Amino acid sequence: METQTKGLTLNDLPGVVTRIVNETPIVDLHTHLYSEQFGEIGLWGIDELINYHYLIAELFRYSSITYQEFWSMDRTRQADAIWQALFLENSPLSEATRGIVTALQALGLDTAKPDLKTYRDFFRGQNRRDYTDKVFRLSNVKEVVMTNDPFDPVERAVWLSKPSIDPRFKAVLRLDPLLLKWTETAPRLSAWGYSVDAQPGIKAVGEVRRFLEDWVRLMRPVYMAVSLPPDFRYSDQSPRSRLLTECVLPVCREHGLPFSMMIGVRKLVNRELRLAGDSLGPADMSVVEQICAEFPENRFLVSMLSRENQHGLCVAARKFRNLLPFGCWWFMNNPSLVEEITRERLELLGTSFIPQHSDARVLDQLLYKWPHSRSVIARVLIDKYSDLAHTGWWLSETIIRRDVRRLFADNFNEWISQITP
Ligand code: RAT
Ligand code: ZN
Repeated sequence: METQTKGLTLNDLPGVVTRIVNETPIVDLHTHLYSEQFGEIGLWGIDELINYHYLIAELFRYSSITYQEFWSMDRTRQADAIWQALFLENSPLSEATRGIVTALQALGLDTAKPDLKTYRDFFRGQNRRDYTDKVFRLSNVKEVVMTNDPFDPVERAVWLSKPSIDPRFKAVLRLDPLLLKWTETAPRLSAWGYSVDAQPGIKAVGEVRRFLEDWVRLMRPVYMAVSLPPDFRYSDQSPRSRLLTECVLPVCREHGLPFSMMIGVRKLVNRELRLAGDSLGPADMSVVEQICAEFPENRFLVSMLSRENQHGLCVAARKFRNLLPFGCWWFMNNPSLVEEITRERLELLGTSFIPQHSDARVLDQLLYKWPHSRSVIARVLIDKYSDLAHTGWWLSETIIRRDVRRLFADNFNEWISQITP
């Protein structure tokens, strides 16, 4: 029951909303971060920050270095080249470069006198465990969801050793190799004792389900996930369609797990750029609508990579209660687009969506991705609450806190803990 009697005035709103948005702990539902039990694949520190693939793509816009020269350098020399081109010879105005400056500032480092050596010395003085606590505290992130690939040899070995994982890091069963590269994946499954063939027949369906069950038991994931191309379809006779509809979705249903589809990536349009070489394309929204309609007992988390799909995704979510739009993914994670997308989602869906995930690949990125997103989300919320306040509607801190908690944590937590939609 609301006990506060005095409502907020229009003048109060900017300060109160900004404070609440900053104070509300985040559950970050899609990252590429790993707890320390995963060893070296958990990236952190200045050289990893600078070598982020978003910055590698930008380096080649300025530098005349060849791809081969760049890839033959060690990580430190690569970071030197990026630092020189993107931070010293040019201003760090892009979102990815600006982010590094924000992170350095959050750590109390001097950004007025940029000096890579001083920054490296600072990071050398940190120990990973304490530093992880510090990053969680400074970014006010409560939990992060990893991206766990059972086909990755390093990860697989860690999972098979049944580690006790830092509870702030949640697992996700990511299935790209299964759903996108069946011809290469089938022999690996066979080698691990699952009897499957090149064309997944009835027996293979049972065996892939057994594989998924085994990994659900091992990882205890909060959802299963895949990233998909713009031309994704699921109702043909391809291995992907069968594996998705006859294996993945039924196992998700059985275990009450949502299925996350990140749609719109065109892989390796420039192979020379490796991880930085992917692009995007608009997808057909009717496929998302169809899958939600055909599988009402599955819950879908969906993020789309192209701007053209953002509005359609909101409309689809209005039609299907088993669809939860999330995040401004990758090329959408720029303030101008986060603002546009958050506005359109609030206008079409109220607070029934998840505004952002970080997609952080380097722990320290939490120190900029979240502050940047928080400030845009706060700006949009201030506008929306002001519109409401103009009508005379009564607003309080408690109400705003409830709404922001939904956006930053509760919608996700409720989505992963439901049994049926
Ligand atoms: O944003 C990214 O870092 C991309 O490289 C992808 O990892 C993407 O987010 C994905 O999860 O496939
Ligand atoms: Zn990602």
